[in-house]
Amino acid sequence: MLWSYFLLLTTLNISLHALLYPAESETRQVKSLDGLWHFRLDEQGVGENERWFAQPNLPDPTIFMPVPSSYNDVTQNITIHRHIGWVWYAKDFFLHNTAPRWVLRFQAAHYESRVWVNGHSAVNHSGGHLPFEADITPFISTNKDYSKVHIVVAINNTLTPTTLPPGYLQIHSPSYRELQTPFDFFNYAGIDRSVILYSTSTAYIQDITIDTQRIDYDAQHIATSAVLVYTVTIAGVNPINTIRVLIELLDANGMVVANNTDSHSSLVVTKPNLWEPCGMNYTHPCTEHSYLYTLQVTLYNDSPQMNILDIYRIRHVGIRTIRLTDSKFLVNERPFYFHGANAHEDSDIRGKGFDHVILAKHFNLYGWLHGNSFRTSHYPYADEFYEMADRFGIAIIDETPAVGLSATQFVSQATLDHHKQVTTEMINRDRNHPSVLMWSLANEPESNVPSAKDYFSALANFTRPIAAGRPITYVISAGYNSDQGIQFFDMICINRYFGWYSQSGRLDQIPNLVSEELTNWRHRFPNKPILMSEYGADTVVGLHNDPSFMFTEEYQKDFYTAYHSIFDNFSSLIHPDTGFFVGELPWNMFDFATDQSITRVGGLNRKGLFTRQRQPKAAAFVIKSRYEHLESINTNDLCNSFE
Ligand code: GCB
Repeated sequence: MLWSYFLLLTTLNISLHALLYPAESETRQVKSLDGLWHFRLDEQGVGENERWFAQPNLPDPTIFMPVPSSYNDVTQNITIHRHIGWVWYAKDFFLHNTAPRWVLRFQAAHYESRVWVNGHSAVNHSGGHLPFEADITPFISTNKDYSKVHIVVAINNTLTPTTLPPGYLQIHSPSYRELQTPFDFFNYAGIDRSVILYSTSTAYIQDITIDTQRIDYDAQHIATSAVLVYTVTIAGVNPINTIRVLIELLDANGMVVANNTDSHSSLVVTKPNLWEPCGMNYTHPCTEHSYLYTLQVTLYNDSPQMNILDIYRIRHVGIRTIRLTDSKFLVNERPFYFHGANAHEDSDIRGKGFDHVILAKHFNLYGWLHGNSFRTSHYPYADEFYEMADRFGIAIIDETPAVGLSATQFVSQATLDHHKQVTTEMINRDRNHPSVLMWSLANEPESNVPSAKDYFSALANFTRPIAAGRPITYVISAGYNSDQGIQFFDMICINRYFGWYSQSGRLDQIPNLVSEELTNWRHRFPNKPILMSEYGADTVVGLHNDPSFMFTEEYQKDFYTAYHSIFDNFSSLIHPDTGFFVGELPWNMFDFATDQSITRVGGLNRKGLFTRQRQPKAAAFVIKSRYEHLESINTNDLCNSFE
């Protein structure tokens, strides 16, 4: 009987961030607070002084606002669309006092959030794309069977030079305020991801980490065994030796394949089924599932009855390794080639608001396209994207919201500190997802200025020890001879727009320029694989011209084709001995909203392979047939030979 093998827990790591996704179990209840909330603007910024959080209702005028959604596009009101400053949300609900501890969790709210529960300040959070939560038990009545709960949230979307992303408020006149954003997407705001209430026991599982440490293979490259290392963090208990823990790994049929009773140890799995990214010759198609295990952690009290205190399950554990060589990105010791498309969290009416329909369509379209990867440009996405990516075997390059950094930020300790903070929060949240193959710490910083060197050196040194086995990178627009920071990172990811922003209209110039570019980067960094992390052309759906002109569907098709033959010349798949090019990610999967400007017709960046309504442009079929072809390249003979 397992109980007899139990060891008393010896270690307790209290982490600052409890970031486990709120999941139901035998010991945990989850209640969604999504729906219509009361909402109003606070154009004068007086709400906090007037103590709106302490009143039974927000002062009129209020409207109903769906949560989750960005508030900007839900009404016909341009003032709400372009509002800069505070907005307020409120909601009432009943809570039945059936658990000792209740936690209120915001999956994300953009940007600066203050939360009050029954008039008490519960939590403040800075940053738009990561969860935050508060234990609200002290603010609800525990002497009755139920509590009436009044939540008030104030949110400010004003970006500053030290927020991530940064922004610059220009006050031209009292009636003409403008938030300048050094990035190319609309600064959607509000409670744009779900709000969840969940319960735990008094002693509870606060955090779990799990990583594949190694996989052994036989001569046919069939996995014979794997070692997973894990850490379980417990909170709410004193002294710790009154608690025991059981860690079990369940296969897809629910059978226990490994277990342990230490809070920080390893699990050995014989004949493991590996998690594999989809759409490579030796793996599964992108429409089929990848193999996932479930990690089940059970907390008991150390009494003869062994009462269960808490149970938490991670249902997306994948066994896989990542390793970079000088020229290849290896997953499970086989060369992986990224062929997908970047995206934004963006859709009609919802803005950046999370929506299950958009989520499902997103992954259906990656399957249709045979796309095996995307970068979460330019911020961490909602948790649900990572869970779906785990399931379908879509690789994710997980990006922080550090887009638009310039020399101003590189000399700011406040920015560096916040950058470290969001990097930590992102890694803590996402590290258990097998789909996350790499961390991107920034998009297109002004990395050619001298101060970028110290900034990125410090950031890389900070991140490497917490990177959970993933390579680190940032995405570069600077030139191969001027970038100061990528020397401290593992991969070269470049965004290039030959034939669009430069050599506009000259598709004929693209092949030579791409070839020169890749050769020059390789020359400077012979030990780092290279990925084209963006390339694309704005395309107005339905606009045609022969010969192909900019903005037409023909141009977008020809644009992509012009890059592809050069990619193949350097491909690590096609040229296993000499190739160093490990992937291509068009910009963008979908048309997406931007600020209004003279370069963005209708306030949209139209570089999507699909429209904002998720319908294909002609280039989508070009990419689909290319990706089908890439899948057929046989890499079976290439295993185990990469040093
Ligand atoms: C880029 C940026 C991306 C823009 C894109 C464009 O290099 O990384 O955020 O949307 O160019 O279309 O201009």
